Amino acid sequence: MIDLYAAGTSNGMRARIGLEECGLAYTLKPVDIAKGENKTPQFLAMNPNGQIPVIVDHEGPGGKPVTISQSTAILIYAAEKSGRHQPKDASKRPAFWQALMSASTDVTPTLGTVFGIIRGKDPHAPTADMFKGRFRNYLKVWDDVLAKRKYAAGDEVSIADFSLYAGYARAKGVIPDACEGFAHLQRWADEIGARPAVQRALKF
Ligand SMILES: N[C@@H](CCC(=O)N[C@@H](CS)C(=O)NCC(=O)O)C(=O)O
Repeated sequence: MIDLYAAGTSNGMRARIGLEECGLAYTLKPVDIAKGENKTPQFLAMNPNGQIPVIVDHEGPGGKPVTISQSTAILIYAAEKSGRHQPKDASKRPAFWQALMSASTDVTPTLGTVFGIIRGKDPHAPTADMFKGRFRNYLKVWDDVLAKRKYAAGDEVSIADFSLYAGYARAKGVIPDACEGFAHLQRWADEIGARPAVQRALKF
């Protein structure tokens, strides 16, 4: 059994979608970031960064417990453990890695930066606009990709889709204006968002 420490943010959703989609049994341990539950000594012992998500798999590799932070590391762990949602064909893996990294290291951190600026006490509009523009540019590139491909990394759904979906869904909820005008991306998001495992994962 896996314990998932998370909240309903893009990073929390990413990890939970991975567990749900990979069919791994887990217990959700909600973490209230506003109350600082991610900064307690117990939490910091799991992730010294004091950030969700974290999983503890009590039956990790070799039957030993393992603790993992970083939402994309959790996605990869879930895919490896279950043997699901990453291409087995070596020729498809470079596009898969690229898609996964774009979703996890371009889209989501830029979104986090936008949130950090607009939620700050004295938001600096030009800086917010700059990062929003960067975010929209990533979405534009994804829109072009999804005009030609069914899924983020090709013709099969993968954890790259789950990573991208977590960021996109969160952006749609908080800064919908930044997500307007991308029909192919929206077609893809409608399909990913309708998956039962994804729907379960979003209910925090
Ligand atoms: N790179 C990390 C980022 C994790 C992260 O930024 N978590 C946020 C919520 S989305 C958090 O816990 N923020 C609270 C804090 O930093 O104090 C990941 O992918 O898991």
